[in-house]
Amino acid sequence: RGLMAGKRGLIMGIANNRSIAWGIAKACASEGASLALTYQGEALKKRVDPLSQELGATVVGHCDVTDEASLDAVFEECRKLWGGLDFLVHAIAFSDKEQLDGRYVDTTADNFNKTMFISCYSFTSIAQRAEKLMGDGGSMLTLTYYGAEKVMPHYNVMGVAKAALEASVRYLAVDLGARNIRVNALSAGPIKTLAASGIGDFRYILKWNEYNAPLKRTVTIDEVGQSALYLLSDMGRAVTGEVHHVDSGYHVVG
Ligand code: 0WD
Repeated sequence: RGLMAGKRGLIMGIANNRSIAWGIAKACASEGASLALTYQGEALKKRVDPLSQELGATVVGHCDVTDEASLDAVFEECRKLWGGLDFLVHAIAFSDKEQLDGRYVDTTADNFNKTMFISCYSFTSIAQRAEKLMGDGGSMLTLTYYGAEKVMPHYNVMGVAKAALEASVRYLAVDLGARNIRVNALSAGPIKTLAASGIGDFRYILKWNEYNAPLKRTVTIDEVGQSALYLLSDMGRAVTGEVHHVDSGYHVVG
């Protein structure tokens, strides 16, 4: 029973219990979804294994999006587990920490390529594989940030990658719409996670949002999870190509 009853979803990007992907996983499980989770590397496996048990989810293996073989293996595991897939959550991003500080203009070619590949292209490469398992339609969701739309201090090359990610959401929505596969993004307000701790002056950004957002507070991973339910479930069945802000309204003033 629940909004997500009977739905099978793959959630990628849980690093620990502060991850946005974990907030989404909890919300989906509480509404009756069956979940498959991945982890990146042995160090994170130790964290993801107990979390998966908490939700009765299946860990379908290590996945580094820069390693195509690991991606193929994860989707093969999902196929063996369920024979199909109803939804997908991509909550993955990476950039060298030194370049999430200082000036965008100093971005190196190497880190530009790496940031774009892991934070933008990986969603497309995952969508290619997920499409094959979504026989009866489905819903794909990625995570983005306001730094794609406006210049945010220190977000730098990640802002450029998120702008490309948001554009890819629109192109994917068109390509996959005919198969009743919806593609959307949540633009979350700042949350203190492992990835966010790499961004210069992050505490200041949190405070700034708290003072200036219409709701006068930041958001939690559970609130992002609740909003994800709308896009992942049939409640959002006419919504695709959308970038939906879950940011206490910051984007209307920022
Ligand atoms: O304020 C924030 N925290 C916001 C985050 C605001 C708005 C959006 N987001 C986005 C992030 O950009 C990201 O796309 O949400 C997504 C999830 O990020 P998160 O929950 O903030 O961060 P975290 O818990 O660290 O999870 C991101 C994970 C990685 O963690 P670390 O910190 O170890 O890099 O992405 C995964 C990894 O588990 N990841 C990868 N997975 C597979 N292959 C790779 C990779 N190459 N690189 C990173």
